Amino acid sequence: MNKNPIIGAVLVGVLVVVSAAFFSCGTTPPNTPVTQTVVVDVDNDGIIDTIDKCPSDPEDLDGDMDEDGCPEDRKLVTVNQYEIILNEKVYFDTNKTRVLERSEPLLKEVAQVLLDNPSIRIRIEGHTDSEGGEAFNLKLSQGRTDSVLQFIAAQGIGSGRLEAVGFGEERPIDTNATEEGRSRNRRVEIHIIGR
Ligand SMILES: [Ca+2]
Ligand SMILES: [Ca+2]
Ligand SMILES: [Ca+2]
Repeated sequence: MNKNPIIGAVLVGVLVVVSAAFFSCGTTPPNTPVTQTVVVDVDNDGIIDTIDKCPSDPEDLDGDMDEDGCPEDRKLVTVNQYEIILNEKVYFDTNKTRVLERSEPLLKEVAQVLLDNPSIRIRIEGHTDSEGGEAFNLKLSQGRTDSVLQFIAAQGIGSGRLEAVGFGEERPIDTNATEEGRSRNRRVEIHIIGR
């Protein structure tokens, strides 16, 4: 055995290349430098520090921007794979289509999700309760979703990423026999239709 460790390592390397099939390569030659990659993930969120934009804040793995390493601190909306869930109602003028100012922060947060996720496309759905005529409700819900779409587009979102569909009263999620039920039925939903 050659005493010189460098020559020894080279020899072993050559032998491995020349006849790998005949040698057992289970041992590392002594003194061969080993490159060791130390993986550091300080906040233990599975995203290593070198690519973690928030290395000390754990990612909240909820299907919303899970790759950047930062938790998304959204107050007014919750995002999952299928929907941008509105945590409060969108308010409109009674029997009109204009979005009230109090709902602007909510819709701005929806727009922010779209800005943060440039490939997402959404369908804004509008639903009414069963009070009033069916045709009126259909038209009202379409007008309202159009208003929502326009507001979101005005935040800098290309309208090719946005659809608006008014369903009127045809898709209730609760009874129309109580005020509470009707209130739940009057709603805007934002569905993610493409990523
Ligand atoms: Ca991390
Ligand atoms: Ca993190
Ligand atoms: Ca994130």
